Amino acid sequence: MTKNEIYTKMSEAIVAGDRQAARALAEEAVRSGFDLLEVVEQGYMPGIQRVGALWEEGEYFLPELITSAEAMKSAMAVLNPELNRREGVNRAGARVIIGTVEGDIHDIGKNLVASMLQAGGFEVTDLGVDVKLERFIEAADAAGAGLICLSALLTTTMTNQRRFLELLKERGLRGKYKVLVGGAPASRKWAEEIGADGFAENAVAAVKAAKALAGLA
Ligand code: B12
Repeated sequence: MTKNEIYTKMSEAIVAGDRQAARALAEEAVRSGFDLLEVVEQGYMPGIQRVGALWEEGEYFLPELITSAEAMKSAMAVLNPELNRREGVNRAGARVIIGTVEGDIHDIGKNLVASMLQAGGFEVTDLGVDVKLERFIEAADAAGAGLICLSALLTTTMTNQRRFLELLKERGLRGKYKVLVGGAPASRKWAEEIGADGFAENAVAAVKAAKALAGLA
């Protein structure tokens, strides 16, 4: 099988919600010494994006979404430790806090960003979903993190990204933390409008943006 054929199979495994295939292909990629960031970007990510599109077209419903998300998780469970091991030498030690904002329980994209940040050498604290805005500040303070990443997938919850920046200002903490925002409804324009430090449209771009903000690029 060529690399591209394997990438296509990875994407198909996610779309089909086939946990075993997703995992086996990830193991094969590790064994064959593939560039694992490329594997995520060109193999698995197109699959989960396709799942999102199928949902929007009304082809997929909740059970399909969940099995696809599970397949994605089982592939990442193989890839993450290996990504960490390989990138470990270059670990910059920059600390990052990430979470999905209050009122929002979407975490597939946020988890991908967290995994890729970890693979990119960051020490990541993932606060999970539906995270109270105060909690981001407490966690950043406790971990000594300089970068806070906020995910939001709903137009109703992306406003919490704006509220978070207001909260930092109210507390006199705006200069202390860099804030990176993302999620399907967010955009560069939105990030500028709310005064965030950066935006990235996917997990690979998020690592680049985070590195630039942490002064590591
Ligand atoms: C999966 C899904 C769900 C799952 C979530 C499962 C889970 N564990 O995450 C379930 C079924 C639970 C769900 C629930 C709901 N959902 Co929903 N969901 C989706 C769906 C189909 C896919 C999202 C996804 O995972 N995409 C794949 C990932 C990889 O992409 P991503 O999340 O965009 O993340 C990438 C980038 O955005 C970026 N990124 C993400 N976060 C961050 C953070 C940072 C800092 C950075 C830099 C980058 C970044 O990088 C990621 C990787 O490349 C979308 C449709 C869509 N096409 O987006 C709707 C969608 C987001 N949901 C929607 C809605 C309305 C809901 C519900 C309100 C439905 C309901 N009526 O109950 C509830 C809300 C519950 C809540 N309070 O949060 C709407 C939102 C509409 C809107 N404009 O607000 C959408 C757009 C569907 C639609 N067209 O109607 N949903």
